[in-house]
Amino acid sequence: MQITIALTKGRILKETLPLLGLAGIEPVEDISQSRKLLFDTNREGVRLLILRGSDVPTYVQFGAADIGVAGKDTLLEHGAEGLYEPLDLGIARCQLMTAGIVGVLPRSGRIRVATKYVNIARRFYAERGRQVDIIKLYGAMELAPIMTLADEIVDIVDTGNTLKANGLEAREAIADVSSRLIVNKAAMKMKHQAIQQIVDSLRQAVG
Ligand code: PRT
Ligand code: MG
Repeated sequence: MQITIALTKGRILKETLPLLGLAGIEPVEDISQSRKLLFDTNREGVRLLILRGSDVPTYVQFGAADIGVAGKDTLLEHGAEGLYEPLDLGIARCQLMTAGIVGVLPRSGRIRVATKYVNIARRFYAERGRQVDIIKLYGAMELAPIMTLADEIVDIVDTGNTLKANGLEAREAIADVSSRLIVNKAAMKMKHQAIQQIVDSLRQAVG
């Protein structure tokens, strides 16, 4: 039987590999030294797929991967239908927040919000009955208020240094973020034993 695990490249991958190692799963070659995106492991039938974070829920949802590791921010944005989320890995912790220019009071009435998390932002402001125009950006959200593109941004905050360096301050907390293990619902039935074993050993590794 083949088990495919989709991993999020970047900072999440760096923190995921040690956990997988503790769970007894190691890639047979150094992922950071390779341009490949699909890796065999020391475990017969277990392979690792290295993806952009926002593609991980999609691969797992459609069963192209059985298991995945993705940030809660990515899962909230994606919607995560057809997925189980059995385990919080407790890695790559941060917060999703709104932010604006230091000292500038949030305007009443309709505001512009720039973010790459358009679904999360739309839901957050709608739940509070606030009128917003959402502007989709792909990076450097911090620039948007300074350049008067937007009144607020919705972005990831960890230490707060990035906001501070750009004259911004956090306003409201939207969600606590960490990386989660996700599992395709059909695979959880069809390959129950193999998947449950991996979930259990990762749970032990997380401690
Ligand atoms: O490149 P791509 O668009 O795919 O994403 P990315 O470059 O943001 O990926 P990467 O490798 O940075 O990892 C993103 C995932 O890591 C997110 O989905 C979160 O689940 C998680 N994570 C944890 C973070 C942070 N901490 C984090 N600090 N993702 C991003 N940041 C960035 C944030 O965007 C901001 O620019 O770091 C800055 C804020 O950090 P502080 O410490 O200055 O507040
Ligand atoms: Mg990055």
